[in-house]
Amino acid sequence: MRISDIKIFVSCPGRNFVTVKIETNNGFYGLGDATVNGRELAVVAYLEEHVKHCLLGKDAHQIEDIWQYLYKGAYWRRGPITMAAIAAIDMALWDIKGKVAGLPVYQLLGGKSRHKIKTYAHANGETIEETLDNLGQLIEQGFKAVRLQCAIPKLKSTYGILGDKKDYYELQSSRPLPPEQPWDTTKYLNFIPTLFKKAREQYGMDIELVHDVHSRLTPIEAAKLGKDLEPYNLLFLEDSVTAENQQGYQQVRQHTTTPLAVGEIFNTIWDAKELIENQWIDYIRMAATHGGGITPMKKMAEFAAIYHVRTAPHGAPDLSPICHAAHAHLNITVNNFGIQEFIGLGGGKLKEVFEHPLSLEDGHIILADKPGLGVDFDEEAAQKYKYKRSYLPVTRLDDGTLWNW
Ligand code: KDG
Ligand code: MG
Repeated sequence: MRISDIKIFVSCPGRNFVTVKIETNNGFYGLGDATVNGRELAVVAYLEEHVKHCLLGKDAHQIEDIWQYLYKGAYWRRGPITMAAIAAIDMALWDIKGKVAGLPVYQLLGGKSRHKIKTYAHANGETIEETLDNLGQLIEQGFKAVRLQCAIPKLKSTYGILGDKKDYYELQSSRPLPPEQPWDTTKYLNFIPTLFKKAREQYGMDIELVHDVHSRLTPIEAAKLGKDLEPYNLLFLEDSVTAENQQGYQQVRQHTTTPLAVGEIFNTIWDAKELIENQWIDYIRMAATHGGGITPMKKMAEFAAIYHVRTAPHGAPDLSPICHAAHAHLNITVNNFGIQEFIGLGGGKLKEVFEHPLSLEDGHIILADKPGLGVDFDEEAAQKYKYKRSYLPVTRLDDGTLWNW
């Protein structure tokens, strides 16, 4: 079974997505997600100019060898653009293998370890009251775990809180540049424990709670926040510190029993090696699209299991339904799965372009049994929604200093 064509699509059914379709000479095709939010076209060029031509004619069954060929063979290892390109090829090849076998990908990965996938949803708000109203609604809908993010009082805007701008693209001007957002660590550290105190007062201790710091703190500040949040028993505190220097997490760990999660921008197992083997974290959040695909995600989960670290894959809306499906297949099979971030199943334009095998029941994802990844992609519908240049925001302190994202 030979790779006969590789097509790369960029479309914007609500968000920009880069989709890879591999076709074989015996009539099969597979799909992969190569989306890197804000840098989409760099991955397209990498795939078109440097990957596609190397793979035409290769045996589509040789997933491991093709992965190593693209990773080691390029000489230039790692990095988000390279790894997203490799990821999309890897997902598409697993999709093909499943279709050829007539089996869902999770069966090829070892079969089911569980029959449903626990998720955490997002409750955001401009005020504590609004955030907690949203939390209440999610509890009513059946979610067992929820991430709480709230605008910081006296800061003009807070990342992730869209306010009355409900469309992501409304934040971007007519000549899109990264929107600028303010940051103030003191205001943040003084405020966040109150959010969680009130959440516990209003809803008790049963609901599991998560908070995302978006890497804005230094290790000692993160340690303080972790300690301050201990009475409110978080499931985990996410991205409390940037992780290029993995040792930063050692300091946080030494001071707090609040569980720690990190990894959504990691690209390889090397980004998490010290974090995992030193047991400085509790959850590894790498995404299949940004971490090189299904092949390395399975290896990483097995490595993490040795050190009591569980998986909690990134589930933001800038990952396409192909990546969410890849996560579902991994989540259902790996023994040390922890929880899946969940932002909805997607309707409207997204549904027009992607058909996926996921449904939601009582706060859990249910994965339908379909051969391969179980996702389909409508090329014609995708062409209707043209790519829109857009950027993630940058963060600055009051005096203009550029801050961690
Ligand atoms: O592209 C950036 C988003 O994926 C990120 O802001 C989402 O932090 C995020 C999360 O935890 O989902
Ligand atoms: Mg995050």
